[in-house]
Amino acid sequence: MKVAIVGVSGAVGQEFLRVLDEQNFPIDELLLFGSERSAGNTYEFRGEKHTVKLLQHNDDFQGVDFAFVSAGAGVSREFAETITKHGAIMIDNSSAFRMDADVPLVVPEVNGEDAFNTPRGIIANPNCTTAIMVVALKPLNDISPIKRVHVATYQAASGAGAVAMAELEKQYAELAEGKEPTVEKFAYQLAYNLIPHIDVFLDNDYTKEEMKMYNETKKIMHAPELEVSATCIRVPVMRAHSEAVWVETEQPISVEQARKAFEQAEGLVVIDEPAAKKYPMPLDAAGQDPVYAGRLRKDIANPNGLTFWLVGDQIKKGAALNAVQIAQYMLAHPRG
Ligand code: 11C
Repeated sequence: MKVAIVGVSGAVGQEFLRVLDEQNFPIDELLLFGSERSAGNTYEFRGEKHTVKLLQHNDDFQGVDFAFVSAGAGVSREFAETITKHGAIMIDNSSAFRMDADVPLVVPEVNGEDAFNTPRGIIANPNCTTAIMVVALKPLNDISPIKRVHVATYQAASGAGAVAMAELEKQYAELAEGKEPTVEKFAYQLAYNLIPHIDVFLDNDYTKEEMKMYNETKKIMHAPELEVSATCIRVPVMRAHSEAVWVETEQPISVEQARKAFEQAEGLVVIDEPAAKKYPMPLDAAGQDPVYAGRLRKDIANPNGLTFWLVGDQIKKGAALNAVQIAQYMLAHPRG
């Protein structure tokens, strides 16, 4: 198995190295690619040093089986043809192709089979908040179709990349020393603050991040009528995203039914003992694989409603882990 990582020096790229190793992913040859800034860097994988090659339009991807790509939408668009032309499956972490009809958008616990319908050799990995949420929506939707979802997200600095994580850490250090905090990557000081603005504002006054949740959820769940209204907030947390979710189903689902479905769902771990102060929190979920669910209860404002709280590591299930799980799903369900 020949595997390539494109954008290996970024937060998600580095996580690909860890996840491939943790998951014991079969690799005979590993190729690392990056921009001019990171070409020449070396990273260790399973005891061997690998040097980052400059990503170029050439035949470097010949013989590659899976290319995990996380270098931004512009790079994905520019290099998709170069990466896939010799038959590599490109698992793309960017938003470049997610809504293209001929590119599947996959969360294996929900729609793993879609990964095989890939005429362009490209499979898209969803936006992190969507990936985390659909793991919990799927088992409820299997009981009774979900009509509507309202969600408020609490998104960690990691969603904005490694530089943003460093900026948050620096802001706390600077404030502790009585200095003005550095504000470069975020629109405002994030330390001791919340910023109700992720990505750009669109004509309907939602942000692009919020509309990703709207559009991507429909595509992954194969549910064009499932409506999602999101408010996405950046919070001063390092790397796990949290989400408060309200769902309305066609038929009412009891808390007991929902809890059982959550407990049996793949990729989901229930932590829900409020009396013992046990519920998911981003500090505990950081670096972990599952999506955690808690605070499950009937929505008192809607007879067909349930409400709950989700937490998932943004760089893992929200990015690198989901991408690797797509490849694992394809290897475990071989075709032809
Ligand atoms: C954030 N969700 O937390 C974003 C990062 O479409 O893959 C991921 C953006 C994307 O800022």
